[in-house]
Amino acid sequence: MCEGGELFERVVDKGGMTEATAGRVMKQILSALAYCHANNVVHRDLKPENVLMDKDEGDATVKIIDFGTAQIFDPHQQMTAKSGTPYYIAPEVIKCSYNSKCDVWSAGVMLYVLLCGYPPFSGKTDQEIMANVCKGKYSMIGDAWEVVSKEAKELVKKMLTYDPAKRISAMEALKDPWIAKNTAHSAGSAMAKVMPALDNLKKFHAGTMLKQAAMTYIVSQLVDEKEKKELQKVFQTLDKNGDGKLSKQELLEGYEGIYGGFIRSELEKAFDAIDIDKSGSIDYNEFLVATLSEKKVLNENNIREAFRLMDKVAGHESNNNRTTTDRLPWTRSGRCWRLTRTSRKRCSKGS
Ligand SMILES: [Ca+2]
Ligand SMILES: [Ca+2]
Repeated sequence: MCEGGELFERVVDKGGMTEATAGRVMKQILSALAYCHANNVVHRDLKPENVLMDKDEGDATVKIIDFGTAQIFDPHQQMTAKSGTPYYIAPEVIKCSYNSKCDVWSAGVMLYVLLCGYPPFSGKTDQEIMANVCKGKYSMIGDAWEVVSKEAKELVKKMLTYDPAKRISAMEALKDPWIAKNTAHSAGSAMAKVMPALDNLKKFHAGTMLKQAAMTYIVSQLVDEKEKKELQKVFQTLDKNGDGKLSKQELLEGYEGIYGGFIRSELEKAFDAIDIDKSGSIDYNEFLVATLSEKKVLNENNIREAFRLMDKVAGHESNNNRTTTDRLPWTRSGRCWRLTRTSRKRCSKGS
């Protein structure tokens, strides 16, 4: 499924990445974060080991895994539970008062590592590393940084801004000029593949609720990753602001880009059919349901397997209490830091 391996291994093997590759990787990470944060989910243990790449090429698709420490948050309240990994943890998480911007910090540390091959805050022990994180001082001087562009350094600075209130959000980071510069080419080449998908979208009729439910389930659980791959690129191309959802406007622009114009009423109709949960936007699964041809999704094998799995979920077989992460062989929750009350140390900038 992800034969390219961990992002971390890639960096270690190759000693950093080109800016173009780092830009494409970072855009996908930020896009996933923007989607999570908009849905009030914070990851809290973002690091290269939790980012998988599906193949060893420049246009790899990136997946964030291990949501074991993720939490649904109240946007009006600060979170207090300390959770993370020393190199990547945000200073405000060590101080036990934070919000979703802590993920942006961790992504900023990753961007730093991707660009130069070593972390911005280090030390001989976990305590020492976290003391340096708390100080928040890092440098972008040295051989590795000499070849890094000014724009890339600017984005690192915005993501590693000490005060979370002044730190850029995932959504804002997606609009950063450095991200735009390094992802423009891939968007262009994917546009050619948009047309068949848009044709399917136009023809899509949701059908009965049972059919919708079955298709949604089969698409998310059973359809081969390879089949989804191209469509994922199309989705990313249409998703101009990178928030992981297609708005009516983005879909309209997609059609206009291909057909040079589109009847608004027709688009409204298509949009309503595709937006199965009536959330006002098209998420990735809804897009897949609408663009994968029905023949591919609703074949006998898939229907039988879906029935078997749903039956299992309903409790007709035991073993239904395992979580998705339990089944992921690459999860290494042991590496994550969950600090106990006694090891908490207050620290502040400059201390
Ligand atoms: Ca969007
Ligand atoms: Ca929707």
